[in-house]
Amino acid sequence: MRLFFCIYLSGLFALHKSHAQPAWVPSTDQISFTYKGEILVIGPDRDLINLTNSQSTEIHKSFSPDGQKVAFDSDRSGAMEIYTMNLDGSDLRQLTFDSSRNLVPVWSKDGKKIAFNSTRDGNWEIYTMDLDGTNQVNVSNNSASDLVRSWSWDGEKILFDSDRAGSRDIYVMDKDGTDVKVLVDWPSNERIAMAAPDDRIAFSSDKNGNEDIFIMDENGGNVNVLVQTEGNEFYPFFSVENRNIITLISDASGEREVYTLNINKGKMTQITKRGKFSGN
Ligand SMILES: [Ca+2]
Ligand SMILES: [Ca+2]
Ligand SMILES: [Ca+2]
Repeated sequence: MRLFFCIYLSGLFALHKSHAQPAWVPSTDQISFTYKGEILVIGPDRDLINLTNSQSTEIHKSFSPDGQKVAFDSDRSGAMEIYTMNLDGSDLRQLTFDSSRNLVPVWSKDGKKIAFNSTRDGNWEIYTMDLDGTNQVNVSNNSASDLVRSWSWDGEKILFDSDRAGSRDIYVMDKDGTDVKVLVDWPSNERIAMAAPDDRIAFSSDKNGNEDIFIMDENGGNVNVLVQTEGNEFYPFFSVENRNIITLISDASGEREVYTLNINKGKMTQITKRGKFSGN
């Protein structure tokens, strides 16, 4: 478990060398992802739009629900901090100011809060803050490694993974940090819980020897396989507009690439190929 933990945390930083964190851009049919420290969007003509174009490293991003702004982490100040900006790069605002690691901003479904992960209190904790960076609150407050990737679809709860019971497991808590419940407590490692529009929750698990994506009811019941290949699949992202097509990462081709999956047809389509549109 300890070895996995070290690999996992170093993985948070190694990820920026390959495709990571695919997501639909709200109110569009465009797909965003990060690659080699930049935030990229595959535009309407399958061209790549670079939202950051920076010397610094950006690894994770989250769009406001109206699609007008993007929150992201960046080391441009010398430490990993959370920022927001308009999609054209204007109105850049730095929201966190400490020398620890602040990673993975996740915009709330009502647009009013940003959750993120930070080591400022000595271990990975989940924080929420207002859009101007005020009211930063540690809502996980547990000596284990607690990591957020998604709010619940109704925006009232925070989904997260934690190793507080040994292996990594999937948890949910109210957005103020109360009423913590474990949803998946398998002996394997479960992580990256993501909300679906029908209130179900997808997550990845290595229970079958490599990472696959599972989906379950919001109370943790009725678990089913959503994506399973010989490679590693993770980071399922659902959107309002593209209800039945999720974006995800798989390394089934040998490289971590962005795919879409039509969850009704079970059909996966490769979207990226080494930093470019794959041409499919
Ligand atoms: Ca913690
Ligand atoms: Ca587990
Ligand atoms: Ca797999």
